[in-house]
Amino acid sequence: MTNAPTTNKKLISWVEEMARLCQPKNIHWCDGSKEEYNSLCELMLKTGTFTKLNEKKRPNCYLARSHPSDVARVEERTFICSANQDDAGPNNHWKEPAEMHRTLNGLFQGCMAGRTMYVLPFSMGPLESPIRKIGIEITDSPYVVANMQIMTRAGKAVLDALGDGDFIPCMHSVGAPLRPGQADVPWPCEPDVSRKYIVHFPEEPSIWSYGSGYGGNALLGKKCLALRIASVVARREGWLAEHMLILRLTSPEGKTHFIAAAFPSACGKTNLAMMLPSLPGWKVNCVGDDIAWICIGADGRMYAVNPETGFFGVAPGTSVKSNPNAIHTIERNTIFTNVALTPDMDVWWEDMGVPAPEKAIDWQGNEWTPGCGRKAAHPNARFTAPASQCPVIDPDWQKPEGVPLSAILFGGRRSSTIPLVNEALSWEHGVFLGSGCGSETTAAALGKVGALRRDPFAMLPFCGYNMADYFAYWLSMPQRTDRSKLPRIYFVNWFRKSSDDRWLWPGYGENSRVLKWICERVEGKAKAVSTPIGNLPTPDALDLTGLNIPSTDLQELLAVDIEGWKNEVEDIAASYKKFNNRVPATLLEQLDILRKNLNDAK
Ligand code: SAT
Ligand code: MN
Repeated sequence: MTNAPTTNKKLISWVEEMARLCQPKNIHWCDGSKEEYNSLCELMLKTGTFTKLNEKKRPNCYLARSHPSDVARVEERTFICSANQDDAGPNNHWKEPAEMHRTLNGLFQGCMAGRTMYVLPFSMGPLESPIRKIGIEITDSPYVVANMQIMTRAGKAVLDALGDGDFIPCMHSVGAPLRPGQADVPWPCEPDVSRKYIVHFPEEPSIWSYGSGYGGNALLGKKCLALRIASVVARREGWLAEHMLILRLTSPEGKTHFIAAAFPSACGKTNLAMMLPSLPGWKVNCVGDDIAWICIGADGRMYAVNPETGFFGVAPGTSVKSNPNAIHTIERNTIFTNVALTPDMDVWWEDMGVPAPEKAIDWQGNEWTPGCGRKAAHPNARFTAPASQCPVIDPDWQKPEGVPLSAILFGGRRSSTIPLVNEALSWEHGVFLGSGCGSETTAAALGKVGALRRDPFAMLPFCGYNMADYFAYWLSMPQRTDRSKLPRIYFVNWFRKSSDDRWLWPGYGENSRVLKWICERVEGKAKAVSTPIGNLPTPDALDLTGLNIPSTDLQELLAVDIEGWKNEVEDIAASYKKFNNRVPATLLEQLDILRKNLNDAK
């Protein structure tokens, strides 16, 4: 078995040990080449995992349909196994590490029988970046290898860069061994959710994932390594691993600012990251759409790196209106998962902005017609596409040292209370705003507010340690650099509704108006009014040229709803309670200041 293309002793002996445990039919060391990608696609066409799409309309594109049970991340089966339960915190599921290792060893015993074990070296971050991390994913899924080739820097160059150095072991199996003669299925997985495991050992560090082939559970470089493990490593090494997009905004005069933004899942991160501004002459470039690794540079400013090389975006809702640049990004070399297949072998999904086909094959492989009452695409259907294909990919997107941040945004889907944009008064106030991030599950019934889930920093499912310690770590940044060099912090909300359930703000490209105000604030040029909750734009400070928005709507978007905020404060206070007195005093002080400001307000 050891025709290993490496002399790395730890790597060779780990691969040997895992092969003994999983008993695969054979072992394939991935070189990351085009030829390898093509032959994996050929293989998946044979096994039925992939369907080839229309070569004229979608060159080099494939469709995969998952098992109906394997369509999303499984948070209830995701574990942080630190030695101490308190270090994982109430925000994570925890099991004692030795006990979890015993469970996993049982599950992985013989789990790759009849399958090929792929050994895939990958790097999160450009190979020349000082904070890049090398992982080796062992997997029995060719679908995972193909997706990882798009999402990460993978293959021979990584192995060469690794040399005899250290790496993060990432163990993955779909959990579906084949008996001799047993036929394979298009999407092998462990359908019993209680037997799926997405496990992180932050102190080793290592990752073990069993039973799922879905992106966030199986592409281990992404949420598992680049967020859960990286957040722990980053704290030790003095940087930040965040669930943030990174964009560059350029003014008509050529002035440039980089902005990072954290929104919970399904709040439009990919849309904002590559937005087409409605403001004439303004330009957005995309550096990344999901993850930012941020460190303090030699000049004391914060620099952000996108550790990924692709987009794993939600397809439904992606249209020429919501995200024209994404539509162009996925015209070729893209893997689609759980979208609908049209009769001319193209893809379709709900809110794609084009009429539904007369008939289609839905995401479960069944006949579908527009009136049939079922969705054609799964709501979490995805595309996997190379970032380099984005028409507005930033020229500096692969810079090893990253791009300097002028501002950090937090946000969520909030139909009431939270104004369009709010500027934090200090770093500490900004961290407080980030800790209060939340999003509504669905649009509310008339006049009623949807169910709100608090998702601090949009990191609730991704923070690999106690979230209260994470707050404290964020608060320590002014001790690590000159406070004036830190990015300014803003809270934005594109999702406000009127009392009669209309959107108050048009969103999409019009959000450039808010980004413009933010950049002008950073430059000390734009006007703001001081309020009990922070600095809000004066109505004339927002550039609204060419936008037809009723002035009453604008007033509502930029007003402070004192009663709503009083509820907000108590809801945030209640969310802190989960952390059993571990929440930093600075945040409790911020809470008290806000309470007092609101009580003093008329
Ligand atoms: O499902 S993934 O974790 O891959 C993507 C996301 O939820 O942001
Ligand atoms: Mn995400």
